[in-house]
Amino acid sequence: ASYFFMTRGTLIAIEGLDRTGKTTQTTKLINRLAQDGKDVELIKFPERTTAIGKIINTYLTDKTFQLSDESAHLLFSANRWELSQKIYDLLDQGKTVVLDRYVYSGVAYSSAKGLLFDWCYSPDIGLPRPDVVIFLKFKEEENFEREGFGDERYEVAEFQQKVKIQFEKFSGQDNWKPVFVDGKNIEEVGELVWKCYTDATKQALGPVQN
Ligand code: FDM
Repeated sequence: ASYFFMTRGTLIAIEGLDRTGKTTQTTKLINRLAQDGKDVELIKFPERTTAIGKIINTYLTDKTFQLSDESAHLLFSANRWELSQKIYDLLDQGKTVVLDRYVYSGVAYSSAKGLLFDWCYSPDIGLPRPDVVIFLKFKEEENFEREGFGDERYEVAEFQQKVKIQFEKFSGQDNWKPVFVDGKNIEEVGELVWKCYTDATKQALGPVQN
């Protein structure tokens, strides 16, 4: 008899402050995983095409749209729950799943507005836990003063500073891998991101914890 062992895929989350090149690095990582023979799936949060995602999109792009901070927070969390079974299914099929933003953005952005950190975290408890969270960050705070922040609701320098402080509260988690982007080019950051991934997958992966 022959036995076929199928291992589950790896769950990777990419988080980052605005202007750290998160989108560029996500694309790069996905291409490299594909070259490495992985069957890769990208899920971007917020996933703006679902029923809840459409409300979130309106909230983010239309500053006249009224929603309490708590309601907005719960919608972002609900949007992740909409996709949670899909994430488990993809991993079971052996796919490598890359999440562009996840729980950590959810908690960091809402607690930066003044909501309690633990309250923000609660609705996300039980979601699939990433094997590795790659966090793109600046060492230097002056980067927030640079031009180029966009027009969406949260793209304001002082607010970004507050978000950074909240993100840092996750730095004690063993799946948390910071990558400093200051003074590095796209290739150099890409190498560091890849190393985070390879380090995380050196050991056989157990079940996705939640
Ligand atoms: N954002 C994103 C939140 O406030 N909470 C969340 O749970 C998530 C996933 O939405 F400003 C914020 C972060 C960002 C905005 O994200 C849209 P993208 O990556 O720019 O689309």
